[in-house]
Amino acid sequence: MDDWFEPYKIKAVERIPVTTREERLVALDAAGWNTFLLRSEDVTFDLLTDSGTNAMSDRQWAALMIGDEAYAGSRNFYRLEETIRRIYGYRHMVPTHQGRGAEHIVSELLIAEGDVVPGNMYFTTTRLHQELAGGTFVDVIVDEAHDPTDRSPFKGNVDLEKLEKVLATERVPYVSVAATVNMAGGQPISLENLRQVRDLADRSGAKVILDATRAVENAYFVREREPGQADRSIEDILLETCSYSDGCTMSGKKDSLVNIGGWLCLNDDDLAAQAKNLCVVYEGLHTYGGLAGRDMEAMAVGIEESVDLDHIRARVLQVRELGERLIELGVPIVEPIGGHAVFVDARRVYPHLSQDAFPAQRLAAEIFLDSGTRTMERGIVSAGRDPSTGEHRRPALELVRITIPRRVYTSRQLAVVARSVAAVMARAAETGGLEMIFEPEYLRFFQARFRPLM
Ligand code: P70
Repeated sequence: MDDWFEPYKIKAVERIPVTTREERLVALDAAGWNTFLLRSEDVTFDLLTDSGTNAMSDRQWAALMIGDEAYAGSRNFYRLEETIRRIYGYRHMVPTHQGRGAEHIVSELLIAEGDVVPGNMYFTTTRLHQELAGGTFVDVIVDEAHDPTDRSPFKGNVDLEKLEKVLATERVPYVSVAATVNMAGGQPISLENLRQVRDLADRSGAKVILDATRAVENAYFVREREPGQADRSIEDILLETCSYSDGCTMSGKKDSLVNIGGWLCLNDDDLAAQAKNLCVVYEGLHTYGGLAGRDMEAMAVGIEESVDLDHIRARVLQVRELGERLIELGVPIVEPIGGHAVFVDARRVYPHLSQDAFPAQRLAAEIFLDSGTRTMERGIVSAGRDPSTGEHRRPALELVRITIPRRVYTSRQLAVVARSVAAVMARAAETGGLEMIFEPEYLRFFQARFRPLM
């Protein structure tokens, strides 16, 4: 059978709220027009993120019951360690409460004041931890990644010339590579490109640290698009992906199909020992890292389920189906369609709004008003301010991310969402921007508040 379908049946359901436009307006006002500040009980389709919002399988729920809640040496830790070694291929694993816990430890461990960390586009938490450790992030992604209309198959690739230049002129502890690249629209990086990044890093003595948060999705794209990869298993491709790096940070809340958890991997024995030591300071003992034993067990099962081809195919193709529906309805989105989300190009929806009027923030608010669908701004608000000048950073991409949790929503629900976005777009000309009335210091997009200008 060529057609894709969800390789599971549904055993438990959760009622979702159905609201009126008037109720949604009250909720949006109370939330300062920021979808992060909405209460989930006011949200009908929660497409804010695919992070921690996955549906666990019956096997994962069963795994919770065999949690070994020992402070030290929980059996679930050893099971998780064995699973990660086998499926991701690294020598050492340190559990963390989620991805940014791993980013914190690896940044503090490897970055010294004045260092430069090149990477294939920034991610908010990753870059912040690099900066807090004294480093400066430099974007070395290919130019195509900044163009939402460019249809190249691997828009997550590193521009090797840009990387070479940074390596030649700066002190670089490691190259920070993500697979897939979230802020570029969930775009993949090819094995060929990773191999070349590894070569360049080796020549200048820099390490390579992989953000493996959505590396299983990346492996699916490699299998689909990279010459010679179509007959390989996802597991095989994933192992090869990781083999080009010295370690990885991971948010298990995505690929690994759990609601909480993450980890850090390192191949070097000494560095791993130091990372375990920092884990004790910030996360908890190195055999639980801020997680309950049951969380580690559910994550171990989730990792095994995540590399199943039927699962990952249905995951990526459900996202693509939503994207294709939006294209048919004339909504401008980032192409090719990425692995975890469809990104709507707010610049093209609201060509009359300047970036200072926060067009993507407004678009996310309008989509919520129309159908109770919660999405996320990924534009100038997310980019924050330059720490040295204090000015807004102005990203080329001004996007709204419609993110799909794994195994949660049906295609019919997503069809309703697509029609809602099209309805919002039909009213674009009458829609104004927003004014920011409260701005927190760190990761402002989470807590900033706005007022509509029209
Ligand atoms: C999202 C989430 C988390 C994430 C990621 C990549 C490629 C690391 C992390 C951190 C949650 C999020 C985070 C910041 C702003 C908005 C949303 N991404 N690397 O929704 O992992 O959240 O477990 O600490 O995508 O994309 P964690």
